[in-house]
Amino acid sequence: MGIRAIDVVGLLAVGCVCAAANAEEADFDGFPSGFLGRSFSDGGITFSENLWFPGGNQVQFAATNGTGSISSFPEFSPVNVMTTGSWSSGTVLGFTRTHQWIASRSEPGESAQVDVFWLGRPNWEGTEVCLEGLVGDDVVVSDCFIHPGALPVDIQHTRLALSGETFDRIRFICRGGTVPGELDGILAVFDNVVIDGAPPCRVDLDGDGELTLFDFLAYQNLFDGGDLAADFDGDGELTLFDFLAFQNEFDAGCG
Ligand SMILES: [Ca+2]
Ligand SMILES: [Ca+2]
Ligand SMILES: [Ca+2]
Repeated sequence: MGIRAIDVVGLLAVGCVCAAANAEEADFDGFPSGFLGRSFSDGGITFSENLWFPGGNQVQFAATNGTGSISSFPEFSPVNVMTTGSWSSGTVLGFTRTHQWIASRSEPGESAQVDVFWLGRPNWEGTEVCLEGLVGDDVVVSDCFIHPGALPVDIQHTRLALSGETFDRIRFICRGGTVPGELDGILAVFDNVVIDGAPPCRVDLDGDGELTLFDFLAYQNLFDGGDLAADFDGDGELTLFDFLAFQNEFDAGCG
């Protein structure tokens, strides 16, 4: 091994202090009950493209107090849920038809979840209910269930969750169904929309969430110890190119 890490470290600019990747969460609890517009933001997540029917006009989101209807669900974060078009001055929910909505944050996501509270009634039997991760208009990951129709308990809860792919935005969407006029939408309200960022970047070797000289020193120790954790270009050997790959990722930061 002809190269010493400390020699290369001397060539590198040190001092980027970058925030580690984090999660955005919208719980809708900071709003008074009321309409939120056709697009709104909460917890770093922006919501848009709220449709009751495919190809229909965009409608308003709303925040509404759900404590009189779903407080028995541990997944509910009081006091509000998000609805796709109705709100109440009281605490009892009115469930609104939902075909689609979109949500995104400023950075790409790696995982996401949405708590869906929906009504188990017969008209929606067979409707496919999905949370999808999108890149452009392409679905790269999804989590779906089929509405079972009438259930003995009216209000149901399902947590839809995505992981394993990088996406630009998420889409809640319903398709199909058996009753004309009720296709492509269910009666639902939503809570706790979470979009997680990329996993912690590997140049933050000491894991403190910042990029500092100590990460360079940790890299040097790995390299000098022959630890393949320093093999940043993945070719199975420790060479100058691994230093260059480390430097490039360090300069790019932990988004
Ligand atoms: Ca909430
Ligand atoms: Ca660090
Ligand atoms: Ca290598």
